[in-house]
Amino acid sequence: MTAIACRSCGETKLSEVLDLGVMPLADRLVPADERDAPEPRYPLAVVFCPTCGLMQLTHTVPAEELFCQDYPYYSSFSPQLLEHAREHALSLADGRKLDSSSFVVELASNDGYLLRNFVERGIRVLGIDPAQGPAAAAEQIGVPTLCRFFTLGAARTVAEIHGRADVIIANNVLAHVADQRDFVAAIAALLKPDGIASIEVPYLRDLIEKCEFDTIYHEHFCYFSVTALVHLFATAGLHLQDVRRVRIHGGSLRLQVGPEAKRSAEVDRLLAEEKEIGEDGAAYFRTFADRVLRLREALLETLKGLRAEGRRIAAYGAAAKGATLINFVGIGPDLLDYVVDRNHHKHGKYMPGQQLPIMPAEHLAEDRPDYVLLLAWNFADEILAQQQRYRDAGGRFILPVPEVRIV
Ligand code: DWN
Repeated sequence: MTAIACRSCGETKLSEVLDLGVMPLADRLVPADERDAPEPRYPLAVVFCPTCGLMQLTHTVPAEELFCQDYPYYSSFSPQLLEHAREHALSLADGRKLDSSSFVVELASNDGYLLRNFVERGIRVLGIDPAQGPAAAAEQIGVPTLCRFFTLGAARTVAEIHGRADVIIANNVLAHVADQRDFVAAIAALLKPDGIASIEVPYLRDLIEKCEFDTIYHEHFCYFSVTALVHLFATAGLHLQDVRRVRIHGGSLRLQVGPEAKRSAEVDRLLAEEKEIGEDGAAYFRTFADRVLRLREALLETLKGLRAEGRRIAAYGAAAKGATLINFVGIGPDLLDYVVDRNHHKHGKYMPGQQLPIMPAEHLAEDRPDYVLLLAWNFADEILAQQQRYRDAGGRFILPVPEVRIV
């Protein structure tokens, strides 16, 4: 049992699921001149709430430490994500018949990668994101952005100044919020009575069933099942009106939430499936920790074996999940030479906890290591196609999740 109270329902008797130990912050890339300085490390463990079904971190790192200074994540470096976001925006614009009289707000709007699609259609938008770099990048492409955290107070201020929203979009942000009830109350406060929120979150079932343990890091306070989401939204008088599974980020849910009390058959179907597989109970998680430990051993054995044969290994994707993976498995300069990434904001820095330099993706074709560990496995199709030249020259990729395999 743990001492915290459930971030959604307040239950205090929570069951331990997995303890990854004391870890550095996944997106706190280390500047070259700070390599010898100690990095902040915090406990990284997840527990399960038997009352509402929410899986969540036991420890809370202050949001200001996670998301403000030099937050390195820019959504626009992934063509697949840009296409996914465009499809999401256009389906909302058409489905909700949005026009110049409409108002669309995006929470965690990053560099404007999604709202730009509404701006192109003359639809009034407002981005809200606390990370200074991405917020500034959004403004540069004509997406007005409030650089602040979204809270109930912020929602009331936005509603007073800009009016309430027809649509609120919140992709990959709900999991990043320590105070879940305040955040969903803020959504309710900003929505028009007939408005909807379109929210994407990684799906707990994909995480557990595909052993995606590396998507557990300090930015992700919560890990959602449909069961837990229904309970959470109810705390703010909101209803989960519809849901569908989408492939992005290793498997996610796209939710439609609103004040109107209606529910699609798909919501009921997924709720029934979760009950059938026992996802609403602690037993569902019992084998997960064992599978993670087995995956760690298999990956270490593969990398050590290749190094023993004199092979050179690099990695692709200075991803937050990559930081969890290399630090939990123990993958450092003795096994990997460097990490490459297309996001130039990350170049010249080092991966958290392991002193691995981050270099431009082009370095792979120039340096031609024998193997590349794909830390951004959620974009495997895109990256393997992009790196065909390296593969045609004999280079091989090691995919670590859901099981270790070489392609
Ligand atoms: O929740 C979050 C998810 C959605 O995105 C955020 N907290 C932070 C971030 O997590 P992540 O860093 O694990 O996400 P990605 O998008 O899987 O990271 C991919 C990394 O790979 C990025 O640094 C960009 C890079 N990349 C690349 O170098 N070449 C990505 C693609 C597609 C590429 O072709």
